[in-house]
Amino acid sequence: MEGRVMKSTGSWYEVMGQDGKKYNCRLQGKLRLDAAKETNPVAVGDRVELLADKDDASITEVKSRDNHILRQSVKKTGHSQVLAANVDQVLLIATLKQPRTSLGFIDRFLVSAESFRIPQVLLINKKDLMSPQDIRAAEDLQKIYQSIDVKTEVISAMNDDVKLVQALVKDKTTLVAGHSGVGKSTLLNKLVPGIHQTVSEVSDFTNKGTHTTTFAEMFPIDKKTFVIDTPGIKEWGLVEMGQQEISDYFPEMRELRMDCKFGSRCLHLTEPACRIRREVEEGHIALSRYDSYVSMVMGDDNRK
Ligand SMILES: Nc1nc2c(ncn2[C@@H]2O[C@H](COP(=O)(O)OP(=O)(O)OP(=O)(O)O)[C@@H](O)[C@H]2O)c(=O)[nH]1
Ligand SMILES: [Mg+2]
Ligand SMILES: [Zn+2]
Repeated sequence: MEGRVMKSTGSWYEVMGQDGKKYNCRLQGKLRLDAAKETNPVAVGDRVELLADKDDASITEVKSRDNHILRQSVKKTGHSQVLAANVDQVLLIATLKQPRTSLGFIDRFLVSAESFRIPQVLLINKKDLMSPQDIRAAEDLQKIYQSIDVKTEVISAMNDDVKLVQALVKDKTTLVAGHSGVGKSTLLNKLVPGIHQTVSEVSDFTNKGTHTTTFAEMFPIDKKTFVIDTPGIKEWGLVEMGQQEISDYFPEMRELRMDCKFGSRCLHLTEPACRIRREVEEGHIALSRYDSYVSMVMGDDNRK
C-alpha cells in the first residue's frame, strides 16, 4: 500500500496509508543499510510503499522526491537536514513583535525556498497586538512582497482570519515555518480538526520563545490538503549558494540582472552601470530587499 510519512523520530516513522489509517513503521532491513549512508533517507512528506501485518508495519520503498527543503545546520557548517519533501509551498509566519522577525530573516528564508523552486506565502501574524502604526508598516511589507508574487496577508491567528489561511492551503502540502513563538502551532490547531499541538507563552523575558514544537510533523486537513508544523527556526543559513547565484533567487532582480554592464558577473555592489542599483535608486526595487541581498552576498549575517 502507498502512504505518506507524517512524522519521523529517527528509527520509527508514522505513515498515513491510503486507507486513511496511521501506521508506526520501521525501515525494512535493506533500506536500513542504505539509510546508514544518508542523513535523511526518509523525511516528513515522503511517499512510501508500506507493508502492514497485524501489528507490524514497515516501509519497503521510498519513492523519488518531487522536491525537498533543506535546513542548514548553523552549528556544523556543511551539515544540512531535509526538513520535508514533496511540498507545494512554504508558508512563513512572521511577527512584528513578540517576537520580532527581521526583514533579513524573511528574505533569507524566501531566497532559500526560491532556490528549491518552492512557492512562498507570507503571513504577518498577531495583528491584534499591532498599533495603527504597526498595521501600516505591516501593510507596506505586504505591498513589497506581493509585488514579487509572494502572497502576503496580515492576520491574527486568534480570529476569523484563519478562514483566509484555509483558502491558501487548500489542496496543497504546505510547510509552515517561522521563529519560535510566532504562532505556527496556534494557527494549525485552528486549521486541522482534532489536533492539539502544544502552544506556549512567548517568554516575556527574552521575547524569543522556547521552542514548544520540537520536530516536524505533517497533519491532514482533508484527503488532498496537508500542513506541516515545524520547530521554530532561530536562524536560516543559506545552503551552499554562490555569490553570483543569489540575485537569481530575488524575483525582482532575476529578469534585470543581465542588463548590468558586467552581466552575470555583476554583484550589484559598486560595479559601474549596474541596472539593479539603478532600480533601487528609482524606487522600483525595495531598499529593504536590496539591503538583505547585500548582506547575503557579503555573507556577514547569513545566520541571523
Ligand atoms: N495576541 C496574539 N497571540 C498569538 C497569536 N498567535 C499566537 N499567539 C500566541 O503566541 C504564543 C506562541 O504561539 P505558538 O503557537 O506556540 O508558537 P509556535 O510558532 O508554534 O512556537 P514554537 O513551537 O516554539 O516554534 C502563544 O501564547 C499563542 O497564544 C495572535 O494572532 N495574536
Ligand atoms: Mg509550535
Ligand atoms: Zn548589477
